[in-house]
Amino acid sequence: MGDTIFGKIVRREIPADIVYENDDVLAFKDLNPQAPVHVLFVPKRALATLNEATSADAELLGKLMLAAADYAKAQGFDKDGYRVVVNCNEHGGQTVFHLHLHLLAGRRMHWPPG
Ligand code: IU
Repeated sequence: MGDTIFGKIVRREIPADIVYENDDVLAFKDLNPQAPVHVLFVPKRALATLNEATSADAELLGKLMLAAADYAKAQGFDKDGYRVVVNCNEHGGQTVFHLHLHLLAGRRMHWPPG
């Protein structure tokens, strides 16, 4: 599951504010939220970055995105809308090397992003 802080959260070795879970995906509130709603969706089976994903991970990546959409709909974020982000490596702004998807909601997002 990877030796990062997110792996430790998945293994329940350190606490997090978990808001969603299924067999493959865990989601918890970001500690440094960039929007009124900022939730991180992580695959329980870790990949370091999107670069490590292969066709063997296609189902897992789909489940990750669908988990975010399911949660967004269940919380009612679908009407006004929301943003989903995956940062990759240095220029992408990735700081935790366990692939994760950011779900941001609760305000109008800017484009282009910073
Ligand atoms: P990034 O895409 O790798 O930059 O996202 C990492 C996110 O993880 C970032 O938004 C942090 O605020 C967040 N985070 C966290 O919620 N809890 C932690 O213990 C750590 C980072 I380290």
